[in-house]
Amino acid sequence: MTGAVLPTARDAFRYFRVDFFNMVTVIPPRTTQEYWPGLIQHYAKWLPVTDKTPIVTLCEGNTPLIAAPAIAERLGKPCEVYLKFDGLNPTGSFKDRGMTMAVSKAKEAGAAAVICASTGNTSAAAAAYACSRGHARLCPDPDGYVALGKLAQTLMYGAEIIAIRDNFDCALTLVRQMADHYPVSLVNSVNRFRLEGQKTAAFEIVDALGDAPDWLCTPVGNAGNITAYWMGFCQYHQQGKTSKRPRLFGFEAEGAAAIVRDQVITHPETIATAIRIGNPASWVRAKASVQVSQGAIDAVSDAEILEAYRVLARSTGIFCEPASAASVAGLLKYRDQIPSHACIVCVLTGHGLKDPQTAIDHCQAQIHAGIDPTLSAVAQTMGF
Ligand code: AN7
Repeated sequence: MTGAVLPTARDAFRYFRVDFFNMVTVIPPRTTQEYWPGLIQHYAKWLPVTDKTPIVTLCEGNTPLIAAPAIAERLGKPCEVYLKFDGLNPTGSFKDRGMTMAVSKAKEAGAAAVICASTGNTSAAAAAYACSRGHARLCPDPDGYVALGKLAQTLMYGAEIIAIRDNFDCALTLVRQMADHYPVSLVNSVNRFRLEGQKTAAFEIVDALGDAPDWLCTPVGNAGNITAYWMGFCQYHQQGKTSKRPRLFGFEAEGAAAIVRDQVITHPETIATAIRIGNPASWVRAKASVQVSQGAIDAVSDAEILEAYRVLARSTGIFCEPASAASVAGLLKYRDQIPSHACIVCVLTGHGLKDPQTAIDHCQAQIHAGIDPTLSAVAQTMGF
């Protein structure tokens, strides 16, 4: 007798319904509900933890893999596109995956404080995981470029923020020195436990699809996450959990495209402040991973990022932050190179509410302001 076959995310592609306003509704197949204990407990045997590791978790991970036929349609050929919406993690970004590991291991090692440099999401995650457990903490942030939501979170969780008068790359150099000279644990992705946690996103994609996708597209900033995905896919592949490994496509912002240009960018600039990084820490490993996967690292312009950002919100209902939209901007840019019937996953690394100002500035939508509070005025405004 065989057991019940659990549905995979792929089955969702068979359950579309086009509703009014041309919105596509995905009716998910029925599935069993199990309690999700957080990614460390769920993937413990794949991670460097033991029974003695105190697990610091906010039940991160297990984020949805959302079928996006509206994006597939834009590619102009038959293929499947899924969005791994990691903005639905507890602090609103994929950083929670790495931070549950890094903070758990820091606690295991008896660290008194954690420190990180950040364009905003790492510090929000570090603050959430470290502060609420009574660890001291310190998060230098590049001066003036951290999106409002990220700043609000980090302050709210109770972290000390030190805004330095320079960019991320300089902040990272400083916190590395701090960790060398003082009893603080560095939780940037140069901390190897960060990538261990982040690789679980690859596991989740395989667990949802039943195999690895053909392509994986992701934004690239400090280049840790793309490296972590490759670790995850390789590990699952080695253990026979997948028939193949995906081709990795990473996208930097044009004004911060150090890997693409093969040179450090001293003054990186982009609207996607999360990836405003000119000297990525995992540069070499990311480049090697992408090469072995037969993929590429390329750049997308701010205009392409903003276009994908709007397209995502309007055609799929998913509001991600600008940096995250780089993965879809890159996919659209590569549309001619996509093989027919490819299965593609784009990673959406952070939630749109992280950066409300950029949304308001670039939504190209209109508010009808100052309307009289009368039925006739409202009806007239609506064109009736
Ligand atoms: C939404 O928070 O580097 O290539 O300090 O916040 O692994 O660096 C953020 C990076 C993509 C790039 N998308 O990932 C930080 C930080 C979002 C991000 C990236 C970041 P990596």
